[in-house]
Amino acid sequence: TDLRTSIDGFKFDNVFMNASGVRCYTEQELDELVQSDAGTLVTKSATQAKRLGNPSPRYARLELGSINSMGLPNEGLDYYLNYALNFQKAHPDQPIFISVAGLSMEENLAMAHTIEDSDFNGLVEFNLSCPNVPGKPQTGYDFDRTQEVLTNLFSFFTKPAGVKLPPYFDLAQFDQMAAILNQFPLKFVNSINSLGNGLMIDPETDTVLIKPKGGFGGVGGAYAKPIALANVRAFAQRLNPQIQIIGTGGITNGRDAYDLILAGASLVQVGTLLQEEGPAVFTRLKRELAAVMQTKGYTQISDFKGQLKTLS
Ligand code: RRO
Repeated sequence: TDLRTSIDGFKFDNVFMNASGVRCYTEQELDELVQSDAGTLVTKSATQAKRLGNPSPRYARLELGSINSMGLPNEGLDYYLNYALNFQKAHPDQPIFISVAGLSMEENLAMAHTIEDSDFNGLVEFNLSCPNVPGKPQTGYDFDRTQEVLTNLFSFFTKPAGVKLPPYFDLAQFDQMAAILNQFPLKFVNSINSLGNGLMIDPETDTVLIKPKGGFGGVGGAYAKPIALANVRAFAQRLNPQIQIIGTGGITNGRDAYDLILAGASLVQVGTLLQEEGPAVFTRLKRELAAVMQTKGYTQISDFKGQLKTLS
């Protein structure tokens, strides 16, 4: 069974990769993703300078997923750019992604200039949806701001790029955001980031589970599946066909990946499940996705991508 996929001419051995933030913080973690069965990888969302992030505990496992308020801990853009430049020299036929999450417009543009002026030849994911930095609203929920960021960015940025979006919940939001995104030469849109600012309580102690922000944090895992499916489907129905979709959220098995692809995803990112099971999970997901495809009589991703059926 052929699980290969592509985005804008970049070819990947299979549809699976990590979601940014999960097991992609250090060189060692990134190397483990490289060694795994993932089709590609993305680095931890970077700021210009290294950040320690929010106080711990800042991640908790939940019955059906996870809650996190990491607060954008990362080694700084140069660290990840340097990793990517070394990687591409050793593996010229294996494109990877760098994720960027500036805390201001200026920081995003400065990082974009650094990448533009570098020899990086992979893809760049601009994270417009970090929910966990106190005092910094998610850019993706501010439509005017998103328009402004993308206008400034694409006034000079020429490398293949996409955006990581927060979940939307109203069809009017999909209409408005797609109308903005369609104005720009984006190669991909990645939906969804975690369900922002959820809250869970430990019944033994009547206490929140994570320390930052009084316990509020981004929720991922099975809780996110219907929201991720809806966001992938809604953007697939609205975006220019040259903008590919990366589906993220709610993957616990190969069938979940199959569903995101049915809704329109060309790549599938794994967050909470990867955090909990480690990079060996990609071997299982590939096997399970191939098994579903075989049951359906499909031999390649394009046989069913976007082919979700509705009731007449
Ligand atoms: O670092 C984080 O707290 C974080 C980020 Br930048 C993000 O985009 N999504 C998330 O769930 N956590």
